[in-house]
Amino acid sequence: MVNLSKPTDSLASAVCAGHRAAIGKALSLVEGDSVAASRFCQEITGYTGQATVIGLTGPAGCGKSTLINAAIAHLRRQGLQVAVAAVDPSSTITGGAILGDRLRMTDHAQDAGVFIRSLSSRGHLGGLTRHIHRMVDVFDAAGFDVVMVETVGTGQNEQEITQITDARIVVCTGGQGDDIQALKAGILEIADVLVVNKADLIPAKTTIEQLRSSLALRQSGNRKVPVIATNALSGEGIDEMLTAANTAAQGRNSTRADRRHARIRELLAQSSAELVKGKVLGDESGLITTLCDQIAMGQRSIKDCATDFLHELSS
Ligand SMILES: Nc1nc2c(ncn2[C@@H]2O[C@H](COP(=O)(O)OP(=O)(O)O)[C@@H](O)[C@H]2O)c(=O)[nH]1
Ligand SMILES: [Mg+2]
Repeated sequence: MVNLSKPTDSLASAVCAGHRAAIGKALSLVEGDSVAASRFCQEITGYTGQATVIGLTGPAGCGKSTLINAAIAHLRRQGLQVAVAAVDPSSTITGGAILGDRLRMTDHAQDAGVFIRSLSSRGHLGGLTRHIHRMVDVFDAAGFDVVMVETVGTGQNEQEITQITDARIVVCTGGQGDDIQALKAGILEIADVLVVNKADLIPAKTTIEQLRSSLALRQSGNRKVPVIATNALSGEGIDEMLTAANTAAQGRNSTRADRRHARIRELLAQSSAELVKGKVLGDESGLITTLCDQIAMGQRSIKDCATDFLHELSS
């Protein structure tokens, strides 16, 4: 979707022109739930859809932030601009330390090609912030080629990650039986690429074999998930990891705009459910008491009564 007219809003124009201060301001704006935030997102919608959005998820401490650091260095060497949204207050992404080692002549604090934002998950059940898809859009509109999203794999936010990203890298470390068990319980299913990190510390061979056989049992059709050993500190395997993620992103058969729509629908459903719950619990009209009595006496089903109540609300 290409919008040829310039955004009328000055913040949106500044973001689309890639101004750092504007990007920071916009990120704070869209984290909120205001009408201004929604309007702003509408303004930039026509400028999104170009970035490749890669999610990294896995247990705490497996090396996601370190892998992202290595990925930033790698992508910068290819001349690509990289933004990171880390939904982990303890994130160790620097965007500078590793880059600094490799590209000493550049002052990366000033590097307009890298933007890193750490977010607290603010208790949102999925482990992602509610509006992370909007933050991804801000980075996308600002012209970043690659947006990386770091999340701790909770086993609950898989669907959310799927809707936000073009490709998902699931990270674990070798030799941790429990970790692999945990991965099997849901996270494995969303992986486009599996990474066994810290291959320098723990030989990855056995884990890779276990994961491959576990995947073989689960995979349907032609979907083949590559399993890659990495050492995030030395950068070994990073090229392979990014290439595999890129291939997965290109192979997607739904656009991010479609997935964003599905995501908004889900948020709307959640929010509506919360509002109705509040109305039921706070009802003082006597209707709910009557309905509760009818259910308690076995005269009517809960679903029947809920339907009645919704009718009453909309009339
Ligand atoms: N030896 C080794 N250590 C690593 C590797 N990747 C990460 N680490 C270390 O593991 C610790 C946790 O890494 P971090 O990236 O913060 O993990 P996260 O919680 O998944 O983001 C840090 O001390 C890293 O330096 C690796 O490939 N090899
Ligand atoms: Mg981290």
